[in-house]
Amino acid sequence: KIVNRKKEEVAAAKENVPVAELKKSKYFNRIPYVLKDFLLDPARTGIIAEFKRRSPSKGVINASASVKTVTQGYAAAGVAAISVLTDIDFFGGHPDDLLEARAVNEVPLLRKDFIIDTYQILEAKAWGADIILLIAAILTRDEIISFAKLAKEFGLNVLLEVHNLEELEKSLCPFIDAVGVNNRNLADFTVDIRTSFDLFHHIPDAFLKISESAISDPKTIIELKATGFNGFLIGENFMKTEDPVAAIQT
Ligand code: IGP
Repeated sequence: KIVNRKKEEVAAAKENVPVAELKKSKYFNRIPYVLKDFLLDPARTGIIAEFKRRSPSKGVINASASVKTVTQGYAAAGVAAISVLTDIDFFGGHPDDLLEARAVNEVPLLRKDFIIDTYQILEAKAWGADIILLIAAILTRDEIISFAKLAKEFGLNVLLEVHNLEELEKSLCPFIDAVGVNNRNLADFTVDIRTSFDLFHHIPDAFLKISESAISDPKTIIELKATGFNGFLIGENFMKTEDPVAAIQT
């Protein structure tokens, strides 16, 4: 469903904004931050905080938060990176959110979206992103390799998202920087933090390791850290509060 909708969206975007236009963006030739430097910086928390207004599983999470205020608050709290939803239909995000976040922050930014076409990688570059997400559940091995390779050619960091061993084994290639284990099953929206602990030992040492979704308490982060995870992608736990900046500080 999401993928079909995305195909239409990408086709329309290509018509409206040809690649030559994307390349004129002031951010297009900017050199992205290196995610590893931020994730392994002992002065930072390892948290990748997400700006997310709504989701298919939870409905509206936060309808009023300002992307500028929240992302600046996240950055001030010492996050390793910030994830910004650019999907409009399913997550209430927008490309402008990423552009606004880029204008006021000096930390790595993840373009959080369903990438199914190389054009979206050029968009990510034009909108000031440092990291793209490749979701194994919706891509073939050949797509993952070609998208990741292109992203690396543009200096972007590649975060591969997997939910099980099959997806992990299908997807690993040298153009990936970080493997994110999604604790949420995208097919039925069930969440289980054990997904991260179970898959950890199958991820080769060369990759940064991130646990994604359904993280809501500091104890879980401590356990994930002790297991060896470098990063923790957290959205709802902050965004569901009236003041996501206050939430990340506690
Ligand atoms: C954040 P949570 O449960 O903390 O809000 O999860 C993030 O992991 C989640 O938004 C996410 C996501 C995705 C969103 C993980 N993978 C792919 C959209 C697309």
